[in-house]
Amino acid sequence: MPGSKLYFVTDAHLGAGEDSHQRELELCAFLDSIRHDAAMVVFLGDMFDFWFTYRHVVPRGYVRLLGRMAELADAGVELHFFIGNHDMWLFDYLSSQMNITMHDDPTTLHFDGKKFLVGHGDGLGHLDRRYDCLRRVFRCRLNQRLFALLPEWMTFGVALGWSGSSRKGHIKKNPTIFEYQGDDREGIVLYCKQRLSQEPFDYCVFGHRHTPLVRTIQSSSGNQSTYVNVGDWLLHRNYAVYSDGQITLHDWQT
Ligand SMILES: [Mn+2]
Repeated sequence: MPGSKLYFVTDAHLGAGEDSHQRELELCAFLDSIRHDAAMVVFLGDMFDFWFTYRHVVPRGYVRLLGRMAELADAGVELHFFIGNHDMWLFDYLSSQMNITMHDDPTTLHFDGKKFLVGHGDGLGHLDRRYDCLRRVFRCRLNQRLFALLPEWMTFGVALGWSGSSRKGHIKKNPTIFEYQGDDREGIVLYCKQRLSQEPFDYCVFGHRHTPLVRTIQSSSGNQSTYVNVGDWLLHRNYAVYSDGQITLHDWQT
């Protein structure tokens, strides 16, 4: 029987780093621990450091996490998955295996009479034109078809190497990259404020930034909302839970 709570988890980047298997085990233990009281679980993206679903073949690994997700879905828990910038090529694999709703972009979710604006968080606020361009290239259907024609050793070799070196490069270039950059320099916050100026949301919940944060934000039209960044399951073991009219951030301990 599904419970009454709404859980958010994000950015596990499984496949990256030597502790990937340990992170997966801990994520599974966390999912087991919420199974009895979860009504809805939202995966906010970048759960995998790289993924490409070929027509008949998927990447090896992650069977424990995939199994736990399927178990939750089979138990009647409502599941949502927002693709991130690392696992944007999941396509319909998860939704073909279990009852889960996939999302490419931020969307509105309703729960317990509250309205949530939810998304992964990359490419928002138009602060980085170069990335906006890259995102369009990666999300173009024709480019995805061409990519699928390359042999797997080439695509996965290049992608996994690039993913790791791009992360290290970003941190080297800007050591404070995971710190809150200020209301006018956080793409997600700029995007949320713009959405808030058009319609009210009780909560704006995102991932991608790797640092857990709860903050009140206000649009130019005066609409207020609570912005929650769930943090990550890579450097931390963060999750957020909404229950009884309150959203709280936690660090899961084994
Ligand atoms: Mn991301």
